Amino acid sequence: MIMTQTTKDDSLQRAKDYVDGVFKTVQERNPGEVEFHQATKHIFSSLVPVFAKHPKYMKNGILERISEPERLITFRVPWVDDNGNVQVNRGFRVQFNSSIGPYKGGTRFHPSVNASIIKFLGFEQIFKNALTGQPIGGGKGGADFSPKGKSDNEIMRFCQSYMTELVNHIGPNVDIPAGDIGVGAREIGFMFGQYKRLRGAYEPGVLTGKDVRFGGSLVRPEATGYGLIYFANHMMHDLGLTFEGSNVVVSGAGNVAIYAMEKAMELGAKVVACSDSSGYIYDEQGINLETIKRLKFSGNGQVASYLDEHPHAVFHDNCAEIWNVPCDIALPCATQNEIDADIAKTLIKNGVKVVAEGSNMPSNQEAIDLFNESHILFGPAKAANAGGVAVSALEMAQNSMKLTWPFEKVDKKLHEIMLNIYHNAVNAAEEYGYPGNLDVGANIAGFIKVGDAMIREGVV
Ligand code: NDP
Ligand code: 2IT
Repeated sequence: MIMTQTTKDDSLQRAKDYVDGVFKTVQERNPGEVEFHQATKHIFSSLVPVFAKHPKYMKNGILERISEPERLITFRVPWVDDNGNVQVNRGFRVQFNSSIGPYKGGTRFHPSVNASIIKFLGFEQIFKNALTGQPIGGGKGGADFSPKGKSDNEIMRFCQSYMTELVNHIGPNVDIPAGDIGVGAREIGFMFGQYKRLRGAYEPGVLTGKDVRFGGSLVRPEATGYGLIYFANHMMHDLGLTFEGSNVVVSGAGNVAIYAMEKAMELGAKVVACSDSSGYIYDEQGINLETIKRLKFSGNGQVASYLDEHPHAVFHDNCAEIWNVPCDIALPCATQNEIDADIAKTLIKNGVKVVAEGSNMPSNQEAIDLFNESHILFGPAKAANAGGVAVSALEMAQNSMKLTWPFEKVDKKLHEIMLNIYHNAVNAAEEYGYPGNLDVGANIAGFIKVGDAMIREGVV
């Protein structure tokens, strides 16, 4: 059937009205949850052409259902600090969508954690996980706990208390948490130990990001950062750009940032700046990654201490100003809402050619629009940073088969997954009338996979 222009306009308008109506409900049902509103609005608006072309998603209430978590668990996390004082934090786990697999997603320990942040992360995770091609649904968790300045024993007691409640809600075929901000192999180890004790069973597939000595996968620590660079490399390749000889700025100095810097350097880039919450360092000779690793992997070091070993470098105590440093490639790898319209304008004015997101939702809608208008290559988080959760799924596969794959095998699979995500995003963008827009393409490709599963599984 050939669609006339009028019927096409009518269906677009109907789709737009539908999206606006569901978004209004999301706002009313989740008052004040600004990050969650931001994430839903962003994805919803990408989906208008999908609903215009395939009304079945509207008929089956997919948007209404996908934006309401299957379950949101909040709980008290009491623990005793080293001075014998009782402390109380609030724990969360959102089990957002299980249509294509068990809930899967990270755990964030940071004082800013609240329901809005956990829900925005869990919502994004649904689409990201679908894009990986692995059988994993969307979830996320965390607590408003700050690991900063805590002793190992305090971290252990906190993780044990967090798991004492969470154990009732997770399992290798139910929900599989992993790390995120403030949660790395140390915290996952403490949580796994407590889970094992409470369950009375050895179920390594219940958590990912474990130490390799008890079921962790090789490449999982590197996976998000390496995957980000593999993804950016694919985007750049099509335009004849390379990391070789490029100037790169990376925000953050944590898990994602460090391995993004490592792989970018391996490909011949010069990383001139990185940051943490205390500020940023600029080293015109190129950041020495061994120093950063030493500072960050062994305790609570701050990037300012980099200058002790590299006195020619410069430290600025405002981390947001890192984006004033001119670069060819910008890799936000710290947290959400790092890049607004003003920062985007500065990056563009200074000649940035590529922005690829390692952190979740680092750029707001205005910034993304500016990048698109200026033809900056833009790699959206849910595609570009999906390597971490993709290798988590490979860790689950190894756990269930009770075997360990070599580094090269996992790295090769990570490469293939990132390339597939890139192609799926490119193709979906093309098919729905947004050629070259990987942001819209990634949202659409992820949505269609989950939406089709939800239709076939009935109204649940
Ligand atoms: P880490 O805790 O290892 O590192 C976070 C880094 O970002 C630190 O340098 C931290 O500084 C900085 N940072 C955190 N919050 C803020 C803030 N509010 N303002 C300024 N700086 C901040 O976390 P990850 O590297 O694991 O995570 C970074 C981002 O990547 C997050 O958005 C996360 O959701 C995302 N991500 C993580 C994945 C993973 O596998 N770990 C997978 C996909 C995405 P400081 O040390 O001073 O606190
Ligand atoms: O945001 C993310 O994708 C993660 N924090 C990783 C999740 C996971 O389950 O490995």
